[in-house]
Amino acid sequence: MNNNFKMMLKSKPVKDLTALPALGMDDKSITQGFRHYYSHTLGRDRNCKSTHYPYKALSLTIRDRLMERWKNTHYAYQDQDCKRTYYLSLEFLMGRTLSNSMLNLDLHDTVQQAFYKMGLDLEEISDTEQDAGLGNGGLGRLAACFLDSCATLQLPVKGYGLRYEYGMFRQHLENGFQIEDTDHWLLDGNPWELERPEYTQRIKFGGYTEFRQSHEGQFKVHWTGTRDVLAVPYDIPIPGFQNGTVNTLRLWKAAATDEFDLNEFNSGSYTEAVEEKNSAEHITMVLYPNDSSENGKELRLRQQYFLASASLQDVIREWLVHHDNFTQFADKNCFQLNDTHPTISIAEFMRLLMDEHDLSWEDAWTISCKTMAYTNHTLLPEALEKWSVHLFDSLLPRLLEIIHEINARFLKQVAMHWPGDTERLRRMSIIEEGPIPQVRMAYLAIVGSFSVNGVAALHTRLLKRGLFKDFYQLWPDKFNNKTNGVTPRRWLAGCNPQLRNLITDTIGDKWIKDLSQLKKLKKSINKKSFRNQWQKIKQNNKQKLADLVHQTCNVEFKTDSLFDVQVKRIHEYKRQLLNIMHVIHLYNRIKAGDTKNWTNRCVLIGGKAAPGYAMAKLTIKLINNVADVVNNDPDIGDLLKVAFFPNYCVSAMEVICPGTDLSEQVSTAGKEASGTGNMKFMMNGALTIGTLDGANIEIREEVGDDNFFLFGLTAEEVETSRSHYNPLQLIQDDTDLRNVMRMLETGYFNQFEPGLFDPVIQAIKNPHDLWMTAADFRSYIDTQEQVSQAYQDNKRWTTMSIINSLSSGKFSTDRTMQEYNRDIWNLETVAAYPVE
Ligand code: 26Q
Repeated sequence: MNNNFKMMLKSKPVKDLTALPALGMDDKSITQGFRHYYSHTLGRDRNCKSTHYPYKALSLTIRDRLMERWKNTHYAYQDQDCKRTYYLSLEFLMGRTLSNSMLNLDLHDTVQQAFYKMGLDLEEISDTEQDAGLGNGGLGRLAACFLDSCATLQLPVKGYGLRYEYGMFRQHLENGFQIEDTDHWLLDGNPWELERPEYTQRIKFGGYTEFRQSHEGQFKVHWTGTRDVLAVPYDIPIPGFQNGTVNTLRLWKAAATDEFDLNEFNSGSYTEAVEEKNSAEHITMVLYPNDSSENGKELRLRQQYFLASASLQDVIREWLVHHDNFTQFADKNCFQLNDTHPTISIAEFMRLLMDEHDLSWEDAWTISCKTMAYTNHTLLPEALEKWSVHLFDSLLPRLLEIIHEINARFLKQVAMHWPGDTERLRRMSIIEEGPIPQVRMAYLAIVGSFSVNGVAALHTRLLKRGLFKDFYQLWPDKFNNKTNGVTPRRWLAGCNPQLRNLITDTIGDKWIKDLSQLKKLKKSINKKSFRNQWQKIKQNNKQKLADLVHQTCNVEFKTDSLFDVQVKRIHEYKRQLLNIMHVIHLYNRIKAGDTKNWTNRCVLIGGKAAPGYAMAKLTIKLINNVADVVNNDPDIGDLLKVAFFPNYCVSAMEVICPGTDLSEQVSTAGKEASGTGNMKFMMNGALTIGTLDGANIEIREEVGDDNFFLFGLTAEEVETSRSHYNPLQLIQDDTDLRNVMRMLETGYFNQFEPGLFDPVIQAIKNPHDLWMTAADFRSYIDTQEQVSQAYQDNKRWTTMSIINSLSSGKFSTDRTMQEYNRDIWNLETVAAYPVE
């Protein structure tokens, strides 16, 4: 380049390269954008038949509109120097993005119109989008709903997660067995992500630590001899509901450093170099498909540390752009840990502050404890995360040293509080002693955080009384409850457009941002035309669900039947088994001619089993075998239909929950921390049959006892009856249960697969059955009969349906996020700059 020209460039003030006129939000501008991407960017023409390219062209058109708001939100946060929260999670179960973005930008009708004029089917094109399935179930979907609510409330909250190459496995059935397929969701590209290589971070693994004296004569720990991996960020826009705010979800992808190649190349081992590269990039290859425990896997610990270290370094980097010390850090930043999965952040933050930024232990610990907050999502003791000290030492030696020091100081505090109580010291230690010493991650999380919360009132109470009792005694003020929710944008306005319109026509549209306003529907509850429309809409949604079930399961559901649905991960504690036992009981009744006052039922069960969870997989097979017998028995006809819905996922739920009459929430009391599917069904006017577990209790409080079908033992009763639980006696004394057991034991549903279901039979008959299925059988069956009778009274059912929906205001994540903010984060809301 000419030198003079270079000089000129230097002296010229840099113009804002992003200053552009705002993009049009009218149908002409959308059409123009769409045509531009379709023909100029993607190079398609009139001969292209695939729906993929129109999907992509529309996505890019919508993305442009997000992009300008994204920038303006970012600038507003920067200029205000506001406090921020970072939601650290190994899972974000986002589902589809296109239609949600159109809803939140208020572009849905405009695009529909534009597409109509072009002769394109928007629904068909939206349906080609792959789900972003970067989560197992409840905890991952909760993180996604939280982000939606934070953007809608204009809270400066950023999500940090991993960009898994393979998300949650896809499920299909072969001969009734679950088969797992990989989910290579990025294969056709992802228009919703923006790579930001300029913010790449370096993550250490392995090596050893040593003391070194600095220039000032200070002794410092050096973690060296490490094998480093790069973390490359990919940003995803999170639009608020029609408010100009676009927050960020930042996902990290693992990449090899170039030194790897060079070092190995020079010593002549090309293939080893590539192997190293592979092992680095494996870190973000796949999501672990367990929604409880898969303990001890080294790769999982690598994932956790990779997320923690990359995210913390990223936050510190940004902090140091505008600050030169950490005195204000805790006032301006908060990390919310989604379960113990990212809890290594506590030790990593200490390391970064001390080893990289020269703070003392005391200063670092003070800041760290004021910055970290922990959410627990489980009551199952076996699901509490532990890592062997040995593994920690080999993979993260410096972090183990820090954990030991945290523990030593903590145990001193315990000893002061309870002098001489060595049993308590052993119980509360972050390190579990024994033949294989383990790090207890939940204890590290409690010790290192200023807030610990459960996810429903019962759950939090049980944590205080049980699992974390000792810690609650020491620090009662740390503990608090935050009942879960779901976002009403995706789970009512988005998935149920007809109901959205009816509600908006009745009470205006403010409810979408303030769900408590649904209460206003009470006035219309006896209005004929409102009730008729309500029923009509449920019928339409049932027809859509029936079409999907027909397509995917080849089972015919008729919409005048009761649609009875249980969709969630398959788990013994969730008791899909109890559900299918009820189905067998109904089958027996039909076969025995006991069909007076019969209500036709269509039972739908869906969900994935962890690939290594044999009993869960066998439950799927049992459901399918029962479905086969029932659906093909000419005596049964429309009286009863059963289907297993394969590959249950977010986008499937968007069709399932609007078309459901009865929501099955039948976990053993005291085991389901909250549940969130229960809330989606309720919002869409389904009634619940459920135990007093998790958020069911709060749902029942909101709708009133008359509008909830309650059955089963309470959490207390479950615990007190364990010692004298006698399922054999229960079976002997109950004809219906005996008949169900006889069907199973005689192999009625496995005529050509002898002995297949023996483990299921044994589980029900086992006096140590943790899930006490037989204990709740009678009360479940009786309550199901009440459901059937209630369904026959169409008027009563409609009233209950409306009451369920209008009482669901509490279960918006907007309420949940406001409570997190009030009690834990204390963020100011910040409005984004408007697009010009
Ligand atoms: C642990 C170790 C190794 C690999 C994976 C895991 C792992 C992964 C996911 C452990 C647990 C999970 C997910 C748990 C979960 O989804 N819990 C659910 O959280 C919901 C939101 O709070 C609650 O509503 C549910 O009750 C709870 O079961």
